[in-house]
Amino acid sequence: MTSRNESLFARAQQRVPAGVNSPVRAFRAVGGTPPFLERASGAYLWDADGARYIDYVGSWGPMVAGHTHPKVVEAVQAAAARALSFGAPTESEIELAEAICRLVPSVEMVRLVSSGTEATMTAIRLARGFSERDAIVKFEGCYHGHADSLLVKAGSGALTFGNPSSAGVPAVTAAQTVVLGYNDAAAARELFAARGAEIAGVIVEPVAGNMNLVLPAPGFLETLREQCTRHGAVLIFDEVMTGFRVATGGAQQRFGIRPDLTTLGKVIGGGMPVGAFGGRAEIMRHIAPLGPVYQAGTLSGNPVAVAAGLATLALIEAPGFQQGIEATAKALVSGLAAQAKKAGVVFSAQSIGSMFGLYFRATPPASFAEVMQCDQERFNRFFHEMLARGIYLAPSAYEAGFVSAAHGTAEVEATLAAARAAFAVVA
Ligand code: KE4
Repeated sequence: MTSRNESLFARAQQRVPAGVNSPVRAFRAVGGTPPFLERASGAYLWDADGARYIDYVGSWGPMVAGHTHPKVVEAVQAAAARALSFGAPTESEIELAEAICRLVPSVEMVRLVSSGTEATMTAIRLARGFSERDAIVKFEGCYHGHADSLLVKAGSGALTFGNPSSAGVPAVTAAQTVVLGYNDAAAARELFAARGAEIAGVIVEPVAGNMNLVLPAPGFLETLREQCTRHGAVLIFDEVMTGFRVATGGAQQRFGIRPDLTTLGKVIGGGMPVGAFGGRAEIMRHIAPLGPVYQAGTLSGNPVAVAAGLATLALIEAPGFQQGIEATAKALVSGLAAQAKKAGVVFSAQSIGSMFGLYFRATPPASFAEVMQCDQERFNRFFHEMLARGIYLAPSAYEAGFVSAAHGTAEVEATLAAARAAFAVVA
C-alpha cells in the first residue's frame, strides 16, 4: 500500500523540481522517500503517515528552542493579528537590531534581510564596495547560500549532489572567487602575499557546518584576521549556522576573533524568514541609502518574522540555556561513539555548542579532504536504520546536526537505543 509520504512525493514531483523547495530535502543523497512533515512540537516531528521522529535537523538550525515553543507561537500570533507586513519601519525591527548588537559585539550596525543567502550575497557586495576591490576568498566545502559568487566549490547540497560549482555561474564571476583549503593557514598567507591588494574580502564559516562539522584548526581564524587587517581586506564570518549555536555570541565569541562583518540567519528568525548582515559601522554606512552599495527587500524586517526572532533570542538569553543544549549535544555524541565502539563500527562524533557531527571515519575530519574519506555509503545505511526507528538525522553525510532545548535525557536515551540497533545492522 502506498504511504501518504510516497503519494505526496509523487504528486509534488509533478509541479516542483525533485518535489522539494530546497535540494537536500529530496533525499537524493541517501535515497528513499522523504517524510512529508505535518506537525512539530519540542524535539518531535510527525509525518503524513503519522510516524513520530526525534528531530536532529531542527529546520537546519533555527529551532534551537524546540519546535512550536509556546512563547514563540504566541508572539507570532499576536504580531500576525496586528499586521502581516508593512514595508515600513517598525519598533520591533529596532529591538531585533539592538538584540543582535548586544549578543554579537562585533556588530555595531545591522540590516535585516529574509535569508542567509541574501545576507552573504550583500556582505560580499559590501566588502567589494567598501574596499573597491573585486576578489573574494572562500574555502572549499563551506556553503554560504546560493549567490553566484559563492557557488564555487561549495558545501551542503552543492557538495552532496557533486556539483560544488553550479552550472549557470558565469566564468567571469567564478574567476573573482578564490577557493582555498579550509584550515590551510599557509595557503591564506601565500595568497595574501601574492594578491593581497586585490582581495576585497574573505568569507568563512568560523566553524564549518556544511561539509559535515569541521572545527577551525588552532591559528586558522587568527591568520585570516591578521592577513585581512594587514592587507585591508574585509573579514566576513558567516555565522548563519554557528550564530547562537556555537555560543550565545557565535563562534566569534567562542574563539575570540572580531570579524569586520558577520552574517546571520536561522536562529534569529526562530523558524521564520530572517537573515542579517552587520558589523563595523564604518563599513555598514556604505549601504544604501547612506552609501553607494545598494541592497533592498520587500519583506526585510517583516514584523511577524521579527516577532519570532525576538521571542527566540529572549529564550536563548535565559540563564543556563546555552550550557543545557551544549551538555545535551555532548551526551549524544559520546553515547553514539560508545555504541559504535561496542558494535565494532569505525565511527567518530564531536559537538561544539549545540551542533554536532557524525562521521564513519575513525577520527573527526579536520579538512575537506578528510571529510571525503568518510564512508558515505555506511552513513546512508545508518541514516535509514535510524529513520526507521524514529530518529530524523540530516539526509546527507555533509551536514551538521542540531539539538534543541527541548531535547532531554529521554530523547538522548531513545536515540542511543535506536543507534545500538542501527550500528549492529551496518557493522
Ligand atoms: P539560507 O539562504 O538557506 O537561509 O542560508 C544560506 C546559508 C548561509 N550560510 C550558511 C553557513 C548556511 O549553513 C546556509 C544554509 N544552510 C543550509 C544547510 N546546510 C540550509 C538548508 C538548505 O539549503 O536547504
